[in-house]
Amino acid sequence: MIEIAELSLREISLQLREPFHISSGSTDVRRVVLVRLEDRDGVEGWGECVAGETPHYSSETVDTAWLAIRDWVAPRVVGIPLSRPEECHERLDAAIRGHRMARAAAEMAVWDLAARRESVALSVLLGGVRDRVATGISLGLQPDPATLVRKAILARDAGYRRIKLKIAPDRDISFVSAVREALGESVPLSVDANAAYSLADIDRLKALDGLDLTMLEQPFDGDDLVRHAALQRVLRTPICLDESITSTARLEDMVTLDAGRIVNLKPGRVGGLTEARTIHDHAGRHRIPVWCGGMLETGVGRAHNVALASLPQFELPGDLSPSARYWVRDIVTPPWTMEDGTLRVPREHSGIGVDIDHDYVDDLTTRAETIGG
Ligand code: OSB
Ligand code: MG
Repeated sequence: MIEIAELSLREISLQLREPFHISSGSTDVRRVVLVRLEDRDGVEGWGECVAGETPHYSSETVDTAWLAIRDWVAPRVVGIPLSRPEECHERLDAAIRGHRMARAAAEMAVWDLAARRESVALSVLLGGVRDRVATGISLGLQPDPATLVRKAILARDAGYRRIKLKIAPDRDISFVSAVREALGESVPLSVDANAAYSLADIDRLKALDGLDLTMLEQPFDGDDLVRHAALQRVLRTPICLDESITSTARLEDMVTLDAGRIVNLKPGRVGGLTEARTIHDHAGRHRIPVWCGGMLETGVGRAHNVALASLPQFELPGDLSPSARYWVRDIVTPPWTMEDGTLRVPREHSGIGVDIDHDYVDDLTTRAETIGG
């Protein structure tokens, strides 16, 4: 039995090593909401909210998540016994429409706490099987093809197993073909449009089809499953859905419509690890490859992603770059490091498997609030 005594919210502010540009917006200083839970026995659990500062990737933001966690999530987590971590998801899903990133932050903290209570690794508790997870890199939009080529070569030389290029209608074919030319045929390349296109751009998208891409991620709006299906009918390249897949039902819709053939799975986007694991299981049944996406997380969110990516169906490299790609100093110890294009899954430690650098988190904190206690 799990009984949460208090939920603490913190917002920290952490400077990215370099600004990250995608078609829908940019991030330079990352404002991150962290959730810390403590149970009646003093066991803690940590979660991270992936919402950004502005609603450019999804409608949620740092500020809407703070409100949702404080006013709607916390009262359903604190002081009400849970017999297993999955129950937290069921309870939040029944009571709160949307706000999946807010719900996920608390739900994932419950999973960490449950694992620590049992002294097992989060990966083990979730049913993970891998000791190492393969790592890709997501390169943001660049001012010109030459700059993008330089970064792609550095990424290949660093050992990343797949290189993803952000694209937009004014930065696509010439940029992607320059990278393909520089790297040759053997490097797995994919592109991510973050919903910047419409069916009117079909000729541009068909031109990308000839560049031997592993996938074309989220060309259209998240709601546009039918239009994605129309596009998939005329492309050889598999469409990968990210923003569109907010639940198991959306995955089922994708399969039914053939709106996409690969899924970028982010626990933060779907309400947490319980729903992410269900999507993983369904995808496996439909033989849809899944990979773990990223949202410029600190070491806390990355730990949850790594644990999820250790599940059997994650056969493609994830957006799981090491800490040093994002931060001068991460908020966890040890930081996440890459070896031979992989991150190690900390399966011998209990919970998320990394320690929080409490003093550093205190230094970075811009607001804090505790519910319960
Ligand atoms: O679409 O996958 C995305 C970052 C912020 C918002 C959306 C996305 C991304 C990334 C970064 O691609 C992946 C990473 O964390 O390295
Ligand atoms: Mg994406």
